[in-house]
Amino acid sequence: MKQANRLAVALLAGGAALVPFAGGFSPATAKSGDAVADLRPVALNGVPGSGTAFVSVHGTRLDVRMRATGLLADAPHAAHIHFGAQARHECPRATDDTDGSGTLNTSEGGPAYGPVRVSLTRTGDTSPASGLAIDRFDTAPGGRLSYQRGHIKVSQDVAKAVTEGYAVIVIHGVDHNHDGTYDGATPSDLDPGLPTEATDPALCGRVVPRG
Ligand SMILES: [Cu+2]
Repeated sequence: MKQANRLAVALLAGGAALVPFAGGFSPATAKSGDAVADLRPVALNGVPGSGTAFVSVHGTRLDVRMRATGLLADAPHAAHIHFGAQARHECPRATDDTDGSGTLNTSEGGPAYGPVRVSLTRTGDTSPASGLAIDRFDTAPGGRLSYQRGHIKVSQDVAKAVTEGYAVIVIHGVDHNHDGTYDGATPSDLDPGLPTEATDPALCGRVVPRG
């Protein structure tokens, strides 16, 4: 196949997935740069916290530093970099509460931030497969999360999403009923063996390139 044809096929196959990058499409390169996410309470979920995440991109390697406060203390908090080409590249709004429950679960936030692409685990695998590896995430002693990990290998499209401002960081785990633990009758949309409190999105921020 000729080069031009191959590109045409790739573009067709990518289709809508490439729309956010129209004009900046460069298949073989991932830029380097620094980005920051201002982590704020997810709409409707009422977590009295905030945080900041710094992401350095070196090709397809990420170094991440993240701090947050106001989380349920001494409970696991899954944290991820989310990105989907079809997503809105932002944190969810109250109008994303499609089941009308009055709170947002992780799936309801999907149209805003897309699927899990990087699991910000403390050790071991960082792929989406570790998205709910509860024993490897920070447990926020005293409600404070402190995370640092370097050399996280990611795919080209995730590296590009971070440097271009299309990725979103989400910290999960919301004690809706303020009883100090993850519980309640509503099962998690991600794992019916867990209560939804264990996985609901708590803090969220779009990863913005630093000028
Ligand atoms: Cu997540």
